[in-house]
Amino acid sequence: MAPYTYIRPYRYEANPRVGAVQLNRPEKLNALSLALMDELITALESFDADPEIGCIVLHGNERAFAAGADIDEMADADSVEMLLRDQFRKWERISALKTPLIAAVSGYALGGGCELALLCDMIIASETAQFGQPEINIGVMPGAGGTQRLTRTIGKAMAMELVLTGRFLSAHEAHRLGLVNRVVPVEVYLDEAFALASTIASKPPIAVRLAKEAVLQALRTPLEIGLELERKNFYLLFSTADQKEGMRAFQQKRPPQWQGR
Ligand code: CO8
Repeated sequence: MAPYTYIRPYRYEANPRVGAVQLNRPEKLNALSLALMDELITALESFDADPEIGCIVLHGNERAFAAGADIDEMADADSVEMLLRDQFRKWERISALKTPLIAAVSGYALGGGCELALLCDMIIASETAQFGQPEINIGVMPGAGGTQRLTRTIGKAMAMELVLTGRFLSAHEAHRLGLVNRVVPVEVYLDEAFALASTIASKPPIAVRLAKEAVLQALRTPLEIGLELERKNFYLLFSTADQKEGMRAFQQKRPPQWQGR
């Protein structure tokens, strides 16, 4: 892989079908600078294009997943400059990944850091994780999905409270609200994320991909259109060798051998 400065992409050593990216700017609590985001998108798209990778884990360190977009890069910018940077188009490339993406969050996931976790398909949180949209405290508001994805995930009342007060949610509150899949002790949060990733990476890849697409569709479209996509993807899977293998293996009472075709 290309040399990276602000992130560390690697393969999970216990399972080469799981790719991982560590945000690696600890002295700035992994603040998401333009350069870091460029590197992150390159690494994620590279894993996404690799048929040997069945799931990706994104994590920071114990103190911070990411404390937001880099305030130093934005402090003196004007609207035109922010518009011309067109950062959000790049962020949306993360939501276009076909491979499932799991955020393993410990410590701060704030502002753009919380929005980045929300762009992932699932979140495993350590007991020390804190989620929040504190942009209001620095004179702005969320810009990368904090008013949209967060509202669709935890509902209007709580999203409104977080966005308007900037208060942080504890990991357990985030779990109660359905923002995270589970909360585990900080010592094992990465193991837990990698275990989940390994399970997903062991499933038939085309079915995983089409199922992910269909679940995401539920957040984007009215029910009828979502159901239509679901049905088409379901039919499409009957053209795969893995569907024949999966059903045959069930009938023959043996484990399936997936080909990814
Ligand atoms: N940007 C730049 N630097 C940061 C950021 C940040 N978001 N967060 C922390 N840092 C830096 C600090 O400046 C400090 O650097 P230095 O040591 O050089 O002074 C270092 O990280 C450590 O931070 P603290 O000393 O502040 O650590 P504390 O433990 O005292 O506090 C906090 C931790 C509470 C997390 C505190 O750092 C904080 O409040 N950070 C800012 C949180 C925030 O407001 N986030 C939202 C940013 S705006 C945003 O994300 C908008 C997203 C829009 C989409 C993105 C597209 C551009």
